[in-house]
Amino acid sequence: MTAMPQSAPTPLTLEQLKEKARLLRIHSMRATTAAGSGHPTSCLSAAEIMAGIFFHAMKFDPSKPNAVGGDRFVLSKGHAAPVLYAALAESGVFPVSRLMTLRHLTSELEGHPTPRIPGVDAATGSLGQGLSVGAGLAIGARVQRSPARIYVLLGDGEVAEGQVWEAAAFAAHARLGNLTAIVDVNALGQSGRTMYQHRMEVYKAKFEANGWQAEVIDGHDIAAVVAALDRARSTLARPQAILARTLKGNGVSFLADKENWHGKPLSKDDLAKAIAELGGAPEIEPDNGRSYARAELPKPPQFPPLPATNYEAGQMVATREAYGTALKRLASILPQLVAVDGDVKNSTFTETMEKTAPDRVFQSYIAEQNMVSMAVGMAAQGLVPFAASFACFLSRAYDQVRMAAIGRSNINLCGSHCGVSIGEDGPSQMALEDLAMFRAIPGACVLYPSDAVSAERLVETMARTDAICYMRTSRPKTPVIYKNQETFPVPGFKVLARTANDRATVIAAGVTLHEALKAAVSLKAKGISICVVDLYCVKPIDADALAVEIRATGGRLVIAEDHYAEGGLGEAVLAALASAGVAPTVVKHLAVRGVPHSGRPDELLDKFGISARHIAAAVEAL
Ligand SMILES: Cc1ncc(C[n+]2csc(CCOP(=O)(O)OP(=O)(O)O)c2C)c(N)n1
Repeated sequence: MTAMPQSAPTPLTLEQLKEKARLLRIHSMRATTAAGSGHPTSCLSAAEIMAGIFFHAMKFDPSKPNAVGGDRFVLSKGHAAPVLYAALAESGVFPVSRLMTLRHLTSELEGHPTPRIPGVDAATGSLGQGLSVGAGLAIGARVQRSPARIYVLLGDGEVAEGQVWEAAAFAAHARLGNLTAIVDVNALGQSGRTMYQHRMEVYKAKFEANGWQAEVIDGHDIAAVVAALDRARSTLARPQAILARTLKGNGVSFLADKENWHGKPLSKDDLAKAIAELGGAPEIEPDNGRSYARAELPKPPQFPPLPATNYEAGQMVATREAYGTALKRLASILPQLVAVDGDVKNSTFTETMEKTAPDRVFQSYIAEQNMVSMAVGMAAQGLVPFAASFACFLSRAYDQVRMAAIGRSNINLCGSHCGVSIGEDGPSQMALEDLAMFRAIPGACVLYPSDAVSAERLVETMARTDAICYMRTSRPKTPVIYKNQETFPVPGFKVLARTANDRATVIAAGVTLHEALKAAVSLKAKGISICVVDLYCVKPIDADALAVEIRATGGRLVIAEDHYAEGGLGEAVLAALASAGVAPTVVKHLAVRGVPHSGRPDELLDKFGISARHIAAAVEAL
């Protein structure tokens, strides 16, 4: 990839940088007072740090602040958004007048940053995630052969989050010399003092123990900030932490280091006093209402279709295996494809891609939160990330998925080992709530293939889809049921068995689809036919098309799923039918109810009521 030219702007003098810091303080207080809410004191402690980062260290084109090749900044302490917006405005990304629209319904400048704002790459505001996003951006820069550096600003209260240390360990292990973390150690959190307050040596020891270069500075001494940023830039072998000792509310005497000011804007009178103390403020033109929201967020690249798969009908292949094969095949035609693993690559089959594209598979180790947020950073560098773990462990990264959705990120996630069908390992390894979890993510695409052909095709669809995509894969091998040329539109489903007088429509996916097909055979022996539907796309659902199938069997419906009853296939189908204005006449919903147990997969499917025997009985009972 070509890098953006790193044009060197004329460096600002220390006096000019001090003036920038003064303006950042004033803008932050004015904007929050105008909004009637926000976190001005969290901005004030970071004023010199932000001036140093934006007006001394960073090299980026203000007309394209998210370009691959330009330096990037992540505000991990997202509640200090006004100081970021002020820095972007002072950099010329949008006019200073725009700051006064902070938090308005019609303004792109929301209470916490989102990528709709030029210069922002990920939504932040749920503390603890920004360093992982920064690590993903740094990896992305490396893959794109870009010389860009990534700066991440964290709060000291924030670094109590475990994910920060997942990211710190990863960044040092991956030798991310292009990553600089700055911690604004103002010793105050939201409700009181932070754990270590101003014990700077504790933060230094923690970063150093993780393999970082770390130094402590006075975060209000602009010369010290600039010197530290310069030293960071000249360190190439490992990431650098600048631990800046600051005071919350610094610059305004009645705010500095005072408790009970977190998240409170100044009154108009207090604002006037603060501005006077800071030496007065420039007039700001009224904003003309023009939005500076980014017209386009990163989209998946276009690429030619993968050749058809090469399976034999009836061949036994687990969908998780097909996931790995599809990644490997995609990697050969899509240079932007990257994969992240949480030390389960031999279970999820990410290792299949690693065998042919080792430089594009990244080991996040057993740190799923870091894995998901890193994928967000990678996507923001124009890559197509696929992160995979056991589906049950993605639940511990759910907040990271939620934030990815707020950031309209295009990450792809795969959860293997879903349901009771994993068998002997028992309930701690079984995902039985993942469909509910991912269905609740706005705009997400949720896929649940039943055989290798559909799994491979759907992985390709994920890489093309401009949304968060989740694929649920299964542990047991299942027979290939589709022809290699079959296509799997999204939304969509397949009708596998259909006669003119079917007793019911049976909807299933994954292992229960194969149980439904077995039930169809046993019912046929009794003279009963059923319509079997493979709902490989759980979200979105083509409700009108599905309603046609259900009407054709007199509204008699059986749904069988290897998932808890709440939020899975059953509720997805019923919600879709309701949206199409169709009410089934009678529904039998077979799902896992109660905490499962270790056992053989076939025993468990039967014990929890989702085996072929139960499906057949449900049909007969209709
Ligand atoms: C995960 C998470 N937990 C809690 C909060 C609520 N919250 C917002 S700001 C804040 C205090 C942050 O303190 P610090 O990181 O020291 O930043 P400061 O504002 O002091 O610079 C808290 C608890 C949050 N946004 N995210």
